Amino acid sequence: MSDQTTATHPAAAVRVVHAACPHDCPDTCAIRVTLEGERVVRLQGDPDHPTTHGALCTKVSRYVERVTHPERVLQPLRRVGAKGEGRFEPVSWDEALSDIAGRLKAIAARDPEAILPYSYAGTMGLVQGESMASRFWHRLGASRLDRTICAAAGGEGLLQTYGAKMGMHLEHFAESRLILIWGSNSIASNLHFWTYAQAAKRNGAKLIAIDPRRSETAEKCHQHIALMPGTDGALALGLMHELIVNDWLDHDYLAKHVEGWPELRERALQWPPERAAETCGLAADEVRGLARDYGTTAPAAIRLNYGMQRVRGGGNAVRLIALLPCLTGAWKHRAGGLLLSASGWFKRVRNDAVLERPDLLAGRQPRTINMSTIGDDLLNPGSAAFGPKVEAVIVYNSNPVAVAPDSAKVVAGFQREDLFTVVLEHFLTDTADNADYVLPATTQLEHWDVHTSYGHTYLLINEPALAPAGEARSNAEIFRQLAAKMGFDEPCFADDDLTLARQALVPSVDFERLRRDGWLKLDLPEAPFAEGGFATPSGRARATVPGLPLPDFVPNHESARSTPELAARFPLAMISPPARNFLNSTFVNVKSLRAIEGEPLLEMHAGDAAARGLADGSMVKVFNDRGEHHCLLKVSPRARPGVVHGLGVWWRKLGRNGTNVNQLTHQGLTDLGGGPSFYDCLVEVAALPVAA
Ligand SMILES: Nc1nc2c(c(=O)[nH]1)N[C@H]1C(S)=C(S)[C@@H](COP(=O)(O)OP(=O)(O)OC[C@H]3O[C@@H](n4cnc5c(=O)[nH]c(N)nc54)[C@H](O)[C@@H]3O)O[C@H]1N2
Ligand SMILES: Nc1nc2c(c(=O)[nH]1)N[C@H]1C(S)=C(S)[C@@H](COP(=O)(O)OP(=O)(O)OC[C@H]3O[C@@H](n4cnc5c(=O)[nH]c(N)nc54)[C@H](O)[C@@H]3O)O[C@H]1N2
Ligand code: SF4
Ligand SMILES: [Mo]
Repeated sequence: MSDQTTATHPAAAVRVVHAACPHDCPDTCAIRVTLEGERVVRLQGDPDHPTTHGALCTKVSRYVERVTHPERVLQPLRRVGAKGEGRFEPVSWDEALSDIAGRLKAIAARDPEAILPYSYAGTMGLVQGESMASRFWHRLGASRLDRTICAAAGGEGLLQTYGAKMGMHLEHFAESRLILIWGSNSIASNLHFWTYAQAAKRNGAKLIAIDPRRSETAEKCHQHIALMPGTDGALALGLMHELIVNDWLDHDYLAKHVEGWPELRERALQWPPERAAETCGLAADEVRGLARDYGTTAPAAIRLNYGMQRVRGGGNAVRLIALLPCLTGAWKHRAGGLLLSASGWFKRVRNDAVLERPDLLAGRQPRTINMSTIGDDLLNPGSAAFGPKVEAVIVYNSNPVAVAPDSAKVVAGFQREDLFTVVLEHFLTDTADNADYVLPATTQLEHWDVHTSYGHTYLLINEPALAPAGEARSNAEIFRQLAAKMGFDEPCFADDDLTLARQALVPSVDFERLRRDGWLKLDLPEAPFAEGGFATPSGRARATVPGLPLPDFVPNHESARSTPELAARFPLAMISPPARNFLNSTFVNVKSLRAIEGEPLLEMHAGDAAARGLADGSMVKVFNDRGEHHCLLKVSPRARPGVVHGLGVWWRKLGRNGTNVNQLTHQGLTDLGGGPSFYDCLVEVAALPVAA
């Protein structure tokens, strides 16, 4: 397991194990775990890994506190109380798996599509993600899940424009002269990028944050452009207008490497700064100034993040923003261009078909269910268009009852008496509370994995440092044993976790070197699109895409512009970006981190609070037609007028009235990719009577 054994006393031999941070974070840090015997004495960022540079964030520095948490689920549990109550009795693995297999077989005999897997990125590992699990679902012929909950709109926008999820190297931001930090609270959610942005700043670069919220990051930039949520596409068009009329264009780059420029040019000319500013809730001079900075500084880089695409027009906005560096030719320099996601680079080293075995579908094409509408889907009685009613759902690496939009529906769905629910988890989350069976899963310190990244370009390994706690088993092991109980006898169901880790990567990857060093850098061009070479069929970036309309500003599902009657009743736009010390709903139960975050709160501008007679620190109800969430009001300069922030994602059961912000969000989807629109949500806020 270890490669750097320093023998001291035999009982307390010190070993160092290479690990990787499993969380859904663009930084994918390389971790060194130092063990004395079976005890972790140190967990640190790998100082040799260039982008981790020895530092982990506050959350994962406390990872051991999570692994050894007294509330960890360490035995299989069977429900004894009502759904949602969270009362369980321990059962043996054999009993749990036999019963689960029996239930699944009975449903599958009628229609395997009535069974739904539900998973996301609780771990980003290829092995404990969709390896054995995928094989299992493919063999069973279960419904497929469209994993849209985070990045679908922006991912699709990027794919349509560049042909792949590719962009600048993280390290090169240190050399940029201008960085637009767009829809990203980097200090909270992309800390290692911030290190490079700081280096650029020390070298004289200007940093500009584009974000409705004056985040920890925005307040440390030279400038903050606080636009209204969901108006980024209009801002991009306004910038293009200025780039055109001032001729801050790279005509050569446009001619050679961009498809559809004449059409886009014509559209952008309809967006003078005044129009863009009015749409975005900005001053026209802010748009002009930003365009001047972007058009006249080289190299100019954009760190775009997924925060800005959780609105109806998120896909179009990403298409437009991704074209900005093509207008100016910023791509010609390695420190110019854009980074939204780097995940596409890893296609060359991943072996998904071998790992996930879609061939086990044997020609069947089960329906696909969008995870972002799980509320409606669990409540659907079945129809010709939808297919069979969902009768069983198996959840792993996700906590949908807390994180999916429109909680009232999600909860009602998961509490259906006739739904059979199995949850693989570390803790009794809001979702696990609704399970018929909870199965104890291993943490990152207890299992094998390999990791790609969406924020950098290194492959990482995770070797187990500890034996599984209690009776915990890895996700892959649980699906392997469930497959055996189902009678799936194809040889691939016998592959162990280390074999899966090897199979996850193409044979040309030097797996032994990966184990020795902990990480491997992909061999990629320095300035990927300096001379075009986009991953589209023509090799050019696409302003026009066959079958899609020309990119445009798409207003929110809910806004004064698109739904004035609704906005009259619910005049505040609510966004619910991540809290710095949680990772989605993970870590909410780690006491030292929860102590920093305090309790669920809503940030509001002083003017909006005064207009409602609301005092800082008072209890409020945040509400709309979907529900009501009670929390603490924080009157804060982080909020602009008209926008409130409910930082997420808390566990519902820790909320004052047993809810979190997703009680208010809706299931409306994005323009591209079928993603959720978490930050496209109108609410009103009122005082709560003080409890007697
Ligand atoms: N600490 C921490 N880190 C995380 C996470 C976490 O929960 N906590 N989550 C992880 C996950 S799942 C992801 S997907 C990644 C990326 O996660 P992101 O969601 O990109 O996270 P943030 O960087 O916080 O970016 C959100 C920022 O976008 C802003 N924003 C909201 N609406 C708009 C808008 O309409 N336009 C613009 N321009 N900005 C808007 C918010 O105010 C916030 O500052 O981060 C990961 N890292
Ligand atoms: N209102 C609002 N809602 C949001 C967001 C927002 O910004 N605002 N952000 C959205 C985004 S970007 C995302 S990505 C989603 C994230 O939603 P999820 O993917 O559901 O992420 P988490 O809430 O972190 O839940 C992951 C769960 O997986 C479990 N887990 C971790 N590792 C393992 C493992 O190895 N095995 C098993 N079996 N379980 C494991 C953890 O204990 C945790 O409970 O939430 C979305 N929801
Ligand atoms: S959550 Fe992000 S910053 Fe923190 S250790 Fe993991 S990868 Fe690094
Ligand atoms: Mo995400």
